[in-house]
Amino acid sequence: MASQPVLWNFFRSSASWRVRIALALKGIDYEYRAVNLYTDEQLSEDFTKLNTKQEIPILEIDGIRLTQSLPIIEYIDETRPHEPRILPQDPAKRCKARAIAEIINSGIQPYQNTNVLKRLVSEIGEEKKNEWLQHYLTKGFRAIEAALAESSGTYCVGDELTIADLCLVPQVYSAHRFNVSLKDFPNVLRINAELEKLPAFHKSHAHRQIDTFAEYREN
Ligand SMILES: N[C@@H](CCC(=O)N[C@@H](CS)C(=O)NCC(=O)O)C(=O)O
Repeated sequence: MASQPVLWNFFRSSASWRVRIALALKGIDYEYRAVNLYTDEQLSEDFTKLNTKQEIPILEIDGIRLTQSLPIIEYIDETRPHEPRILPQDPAKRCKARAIAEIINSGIQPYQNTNVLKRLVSEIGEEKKNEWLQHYLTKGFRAIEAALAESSGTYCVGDELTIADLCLVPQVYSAHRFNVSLKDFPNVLRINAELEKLPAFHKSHAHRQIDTFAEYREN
C-alpha cells in the first residue's frame, strides 16, 4: 500500500466530496485516483476487488483500506484530533451533527446514486425519474431544514464545523444539478453560502478537481 494516502473518487461523487473536505480541513495530502462513474469504471474487475460494493470513495491511509464516507471521516478525525474537530466533543451536539449527516447519507443520497438513476430511466423513463428525484430530495431537504431551524448557528450545529456541514455542501450541489428548488429552505441556503467561503470547502468543490470535465471547470 502506498505511503501517501490514496483517495479513489470522482469529482461529482457527493460521498467522495465529503471525504475531500475532511482531508483538506486536516491538511492531509493525498493521491487523487479518479474513478469515472459515467463510464462505469466502478464496475470493473480491478475496482470490484477493492470494493465489492462497487462504490467510491475508498481511502487508503495508515496502511488500511477504508470504505463508507462517514466512518472514513470519523476515522480521520479520531486519528488526527487536531483542530478543526469534525465531530463535536459534546455528545448532544455530536448526535445532532450525525443525525443531519445521516438524513443526507442514508435518507437522500441513495436515491440519486448513478446506478439507481440509470435503472429508473430504463424502467420508468426520464420524466418519471425526475419526478421521483424531486419527491425524495425535497422530502429530505424538508427534514434537514427542520433540523437546522433547531440546531444551527453559523453552521449546521452551532458555530463550529461538524460532519453535517461536510455532507450538506455536496448535497446542495446535487440538488441544483437535479433542478430541485431549495427556495423554501433558507437555513440550508444560508449555511451552504457560509461554508463555500471556507478554503477547505472551496478547494474540495466538484468543479476544482483534476478529473473535473472541462465544461464544469472553475478556478
Ligand atoms: N454510503 C456510501 C455511499 C457511496 C456511494 O453511493 N457512492 C456513489 C458515488 S456518490 C457511487 O460510487 N456510485 C456508484 C454507482 O452508482 O454505480 C458512502 O457514504 O461512502
